[in-house]
Amino acid sequence: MTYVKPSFRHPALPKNDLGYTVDYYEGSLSTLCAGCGHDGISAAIAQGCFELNIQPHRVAKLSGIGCSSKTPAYFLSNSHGFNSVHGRMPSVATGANLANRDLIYFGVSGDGDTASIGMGQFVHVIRRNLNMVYLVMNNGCYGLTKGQDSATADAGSKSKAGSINLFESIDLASLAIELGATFVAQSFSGDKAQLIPLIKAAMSHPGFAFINVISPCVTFNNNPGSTKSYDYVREHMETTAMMDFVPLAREIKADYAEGTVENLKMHDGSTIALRKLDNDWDPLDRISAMNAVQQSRIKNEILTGLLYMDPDTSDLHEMIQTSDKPLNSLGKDVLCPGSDMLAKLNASSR
Ligand SMILES: Cc1ncc(C[n+]2csc(CCOP(=O)(O)OP(=O)(O)O)c2C)c(N)n1
Ligand code: SF4
Repeated sequence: MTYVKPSFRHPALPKNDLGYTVDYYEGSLSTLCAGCGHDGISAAIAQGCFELNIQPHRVAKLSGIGCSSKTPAYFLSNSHGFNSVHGRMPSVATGANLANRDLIYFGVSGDGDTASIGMGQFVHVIRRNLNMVYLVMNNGCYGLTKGQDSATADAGSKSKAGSINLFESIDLASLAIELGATFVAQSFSGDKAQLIPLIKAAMSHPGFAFINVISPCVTFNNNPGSTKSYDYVREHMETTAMMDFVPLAREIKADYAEGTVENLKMHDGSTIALRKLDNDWDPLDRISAMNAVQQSRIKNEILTGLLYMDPDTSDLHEMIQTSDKPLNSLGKDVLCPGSDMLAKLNASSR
């Protein structure tokens, strides 16, 4: 096997508004197992950024540890990146975002990285509404350490070795909605038509955007009886809506019958065009979204699509009223205003 990625591309590959072809948004050759769901997600991230006309140097990719957390090597090779410690990606993202609010922060994690060792970090980054995309590649197991059940493995799911998981699973999407995440979506690595618009919408959301993507581990958790296998997920997916993400100043081209489309305006003027498949669910209503997820769990279905969004959200910078300019662009005089100012500040707290 060779690890050199072929550089040949079809000469007629389409270019985006910046003049780049999609390969400018790709990364190195993946070393994950052939068929791993995570590779499909990396490709969807590259395609989403290509379609959004994002300058790759404006993106910072962050991750923890795991096969999923290796993927930032496989997309956006022209972006910034930081592969942190297991479960600690949110605190690195928080520090980086506070120092430079001008970048787009894209965090990827695994279900082990998020729902066990990183749980404390995950819940607090949601509460703070950090402006970032947080995408979990959820395979229900610890792929990198040879397939042990993770905390998102469903009760009753069968492992490759034949043992049945006894414990209730942690449902990350429900948890995110409960904790006040302002954009929550769920998808499947094998459904690019749904995943790419969700990634684009999440990147345009001005607060914490969470996407839980079921991403089967072909080596350790794709056996009959597993509820995270390709076959099981395909048979149990239930979609909330057909959707398209429409950036500002583009016309809606989605092929939906007139009158069935609901246009959700995003903060930056872009639109999510939704054709709802379930009228009992309202994506702008938190209780309705929580209800829809819980109902689908009772029926052993995996609800996918945009689950909940609050377009009028205030991110961490707005809440704590930081400087409009990124801290890393401020000069010494602004950052250190002198001893008179310090004396005034101290006096104000006496
Ligand atoms: C502090 C620490 N504890 C444990 C490990 C071992 N370890 C590495 S990856 C991993 C779990 C990976 O699972 P997940 O996040 O679900 O990612 P996947 O490999 O399934 O994509 C563990 C327990 C570690 N690297 N560091
Ligand atoms: S072990 Fe599983 S999660 Fe890791 S690369 Fe292989 S298929 Fe993917």
